[in-house]
Amino acid sequence: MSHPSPDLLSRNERNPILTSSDWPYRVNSVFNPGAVLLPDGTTLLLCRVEDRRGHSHLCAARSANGVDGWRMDTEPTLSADPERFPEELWGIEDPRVTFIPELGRYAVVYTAYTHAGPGVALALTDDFRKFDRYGLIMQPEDKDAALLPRRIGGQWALIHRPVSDPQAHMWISYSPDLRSWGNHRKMLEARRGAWWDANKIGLSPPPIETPQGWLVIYHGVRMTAGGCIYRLGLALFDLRNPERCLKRGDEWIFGPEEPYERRGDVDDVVFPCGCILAPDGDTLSLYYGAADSSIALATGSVRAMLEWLEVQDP
Ligand code: BMA
Repeated sequence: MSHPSPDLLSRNERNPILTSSDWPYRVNSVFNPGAVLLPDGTTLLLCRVEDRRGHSHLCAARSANGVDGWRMDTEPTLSADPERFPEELWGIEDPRVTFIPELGRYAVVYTAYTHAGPGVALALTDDFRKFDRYGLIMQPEDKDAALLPRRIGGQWALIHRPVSDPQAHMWISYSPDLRSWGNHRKMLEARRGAWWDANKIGLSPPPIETPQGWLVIYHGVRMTAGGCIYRLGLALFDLRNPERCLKRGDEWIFGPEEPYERRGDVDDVVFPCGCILAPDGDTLSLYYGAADSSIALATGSVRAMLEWLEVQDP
């Protein structure tokens, strides 16, 4: 019997912290935000905003405390540009943001959606106002991707989730220039059968670097007769060789429980794309989409997550 999971994440009492009614223009829903702490201490969420056609774009929301007092851009921050990038015809979704010290810039890795299915696209930015768009870096069907903040053995590393129906596992690929990607390796397999993370898993926020390894919060999709349930689990990977899994939790650590997570445009979904580590190096704020309808916040301790993983079977 594995060690049961204590409560590793607690919901903010103001949840959901952002909904479509907070938006300065008419939208259907706001969810699955990337997150970053700016040098002046501002929390920036790059939110997925779905318009009333069903197409998504990204819009920045800024707050001094990361909980309330949000100021949204008054128009989309990054919109699909299907003339230059046909793979964005049906919108752009689910951004993961990583600050890259070597470049002094933020990498935004997002899903570009078109007839061929979802693919992985990259843009770099200094200020979340102007973006250098690299276009598609992983062809469909692929999503749930983020860049690691630094090179591994001289190469940039991208975690992503190609689909090989009926299963979808997490992979890692390497690049000398952020444009050509190769040396593809499977990083974490979806389990099978009755498991909470059977058949389909994916990276949630970008990995968190700790002295013990890359701490990865990933989502697992349980397919049931009543629909899918999106929950979160933990795994730890070798710092120098991130395709090597050191630990993986057996139990999920966070799942839909509250009404705003259980009912919405898509029921029973918690889906984080971003987290912020506080200056204390331990307190983690996890920003997640709830039921594909709103944005919520849960906080936890990285130390407690690592301690729980430590007692899991390898
Ligand atoms: C996943 C992604 C997410 C979404 C989730 C639940 O496949 O598309 O954007 O939140 O499904 O609908």
